[in-house]
Amino acid sequence: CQAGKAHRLSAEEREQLLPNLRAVGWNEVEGRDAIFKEFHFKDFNRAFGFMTRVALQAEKLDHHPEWFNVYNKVHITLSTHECTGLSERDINLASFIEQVAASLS
Ligand code: H2B
Repeated sequence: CQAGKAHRLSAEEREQLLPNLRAVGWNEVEGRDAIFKEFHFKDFNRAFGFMTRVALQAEKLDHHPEWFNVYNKVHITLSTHECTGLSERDINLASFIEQVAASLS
């Protein structure tokens, strides 16, 4: 991949990394090399607090989620545009997102 020089995940990296993400609720998107998870919070305040923390980190990493929020639900898709697929950046952001979610529940 070009620009920020992300690396598309190799088959070996996928075998190693994706089962760990699957175990905490991330699934591969059909027809696209991306991962997806739905988060549910107690209320909008928690959901938006979560999004705020993720947004600040995303900006710092220059790697941003595709996401949808309604009330207490946040749907997140991660992919690396310059790779048209998954890179280590998606794995890193997913693991940060997991830490934030754990700290809020
Ligand atoms: N976010 C995501 N999820 N994937 C990218 O490839 C990406 C991004 N690229 N945020 C960044 C911004 C790029 O467009 C800028 C120019 O660095």
